[in-house]
Amino acid sequence: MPYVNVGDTVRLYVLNAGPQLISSFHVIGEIFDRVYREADLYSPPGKGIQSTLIPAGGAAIVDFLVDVPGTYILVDHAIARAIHKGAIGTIIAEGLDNLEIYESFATKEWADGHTHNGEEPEPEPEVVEEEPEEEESLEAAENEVIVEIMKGSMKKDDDPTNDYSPNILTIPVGTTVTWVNKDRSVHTVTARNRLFNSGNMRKGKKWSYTFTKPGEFDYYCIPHPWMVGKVIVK
Ligand SMILES: [Cu+2]
Repeated sequence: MPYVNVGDTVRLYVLNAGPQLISSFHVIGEIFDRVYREADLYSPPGKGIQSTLIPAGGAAIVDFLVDVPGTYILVDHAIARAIHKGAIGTIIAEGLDNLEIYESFATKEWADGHTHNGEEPEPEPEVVEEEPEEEESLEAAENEVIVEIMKGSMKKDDDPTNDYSPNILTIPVGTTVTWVNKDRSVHTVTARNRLFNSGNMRKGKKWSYTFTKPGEFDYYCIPHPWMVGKVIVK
């Protein structure tokens, strides 16, 4: 799985070995800035193309500039071939979010496990949203514990103690945990079992969840899956 950075121009050399079918080559999440059709490097490239046909036994060269981080999926847009037959690949782009270009609402749908077609789901009663403009008090109320999303969390590393702090938190039942994003990037607090999901938290934003049942709750950040934490409720 190749990794690239936001701001990189990616060039793909795509060969359709055939022998029978043409490919409707497409990268989900991108528009090709340049397409050298049939890998013809003598003629000027096509520009601004979503999908390009690659004949059986032919090739194409495509370029695109990566604007936002995410997982880009390479497919044959005759989509059953991608899903059922494996004509699929991924490129992971890392870097700063650019919310003017793209903001994922999919992450916000996880909290109740339903799809809302991009609309905000009804907030759960135990979730307390706070305005980021509010004075940045890190003083915890009674029955409340603060977890900091640390500055630099978005940087990929193998040390989870650089991300959520404290990284492993043990609390009694009934405690409210408030996460505060101290990083400049957007992060989420997302339970592995999908019990809770903060949605995108911009810098300075707080998000709280009250743990009403004992158990161990592993969570992570959707845009930065190396960011992991755990809440142990006793
Ligand atoms: Cu993150």
